[in-house]
Amino acid sequence: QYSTGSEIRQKFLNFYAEKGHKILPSASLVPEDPTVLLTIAGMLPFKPIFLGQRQPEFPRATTSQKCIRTNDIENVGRTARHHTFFEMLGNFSFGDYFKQQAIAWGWEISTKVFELPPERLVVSVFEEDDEAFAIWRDEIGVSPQRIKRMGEADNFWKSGPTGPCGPCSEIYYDFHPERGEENIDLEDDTRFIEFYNLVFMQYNRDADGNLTPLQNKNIDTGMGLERMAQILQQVPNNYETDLIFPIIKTAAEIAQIDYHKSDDKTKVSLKVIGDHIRAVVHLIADGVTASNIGRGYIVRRLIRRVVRHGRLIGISGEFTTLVAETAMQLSEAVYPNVRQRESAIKGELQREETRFLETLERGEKLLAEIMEKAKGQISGQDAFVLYDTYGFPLELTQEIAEENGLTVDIKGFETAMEEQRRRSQDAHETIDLTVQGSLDQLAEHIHPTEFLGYTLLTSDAKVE
Ligand code: ALA
Repeated sequence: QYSTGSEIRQKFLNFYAEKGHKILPSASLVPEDPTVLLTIAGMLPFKPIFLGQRQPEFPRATTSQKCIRTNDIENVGRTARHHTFFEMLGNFSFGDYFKQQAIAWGWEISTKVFELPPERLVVSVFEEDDEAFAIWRDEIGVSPQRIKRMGEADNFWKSGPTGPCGPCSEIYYDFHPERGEENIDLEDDTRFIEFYNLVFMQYNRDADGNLTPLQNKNIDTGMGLERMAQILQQVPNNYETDLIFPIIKTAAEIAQIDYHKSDDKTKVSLKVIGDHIRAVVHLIADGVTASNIGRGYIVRRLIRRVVRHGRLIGISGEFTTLVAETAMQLSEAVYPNVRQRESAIKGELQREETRFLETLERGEKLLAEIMEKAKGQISGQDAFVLYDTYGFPLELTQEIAEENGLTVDIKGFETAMEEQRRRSQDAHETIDLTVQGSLDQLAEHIHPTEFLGYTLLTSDAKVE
């Protein structure tokens, strides 16, 4: 049944309020815990409670928590469901109810409140968790073919290398049941979307990797608001839900294009703008300002990506405050601090955008010089310097080169890019809550000179 994003949020909170949960407001994206960079999950504000360091005021709570994750930033706009900013709906038990009740309510809200047909649902459990398997099969009545046992990478949730963790059970929605019960592969994201994660939070992992039982057995869950909206609004991806699409529409109007008639590349750019501007609006609303370190660096990088993707779709002037306005209109009813911080948000955007556009202009000058010397082709190395130092996407260099009767050595560019990639480390599998961990993950995607940036002329150059 069609539901707006706001209705989904409200239905979730109301359901758990009726089951004795206290509705708490979303915490800030900037965690109280100084060792953590950003709020990456609904459980984060409750971490001290899970660890037994703080007494809970209520045994059960429910929230819609704004979150930011930058570990998957490369996938934003390219897959149907990756975001930097998203809202996580959660129900939490602090040593109160546990596995059986969490599963029963998880199923009830999915099938009765959101009215998802049970035959469209598949669940996963941690491979060693026979108890969860039995609850799904015997108490809920899910057929064993639709209960998948998965390993630690998928079904043992942790917020970082250390801290509270536990086995989990996830509920997936099947967009293509006609493909058959025998072919269930939950990794296939053209068919399945995982929308609800139930974590049986019962261990603490120490720095040596040892698991010790927590004082209490707790429940931590996360339902992706944007994902549930995609399912209920029957749109092809999270970006086309009412939570994000109006922002995309604003950007498309400024670029004088039509999203639905655009090619895939243009759609990716519009989605990146839609995603990142939400993140930027909420980060600045929560007090973060652009800089070259820590959270401020994330804001700066997100703004630059918005500007760069704006240029890719043909926007030449300043536009970020206009798309931010739409993002603010979408969220101000639930997050009033967004409007209260309007002048900070718009001022920051304007400053950063102007500076970055200046950098891009310097790049254009350099490109003109390069083109003057080039004999038919711009070298891959030159194209890479433009990309890496001046934030020039390859497409932009190519376009300008073409206008001047030149080509670009794409292979050479890719080699230079590959070399840089090799210099950074292997991708991390897990989300790391620590400040250093988050920065390390971010650093994987950027050139080391970025951090030397502020001592150089090109201080505000480079964007991915
Ligand atoms: N903390 C769990 C998650 O983020 C619910 O998926």
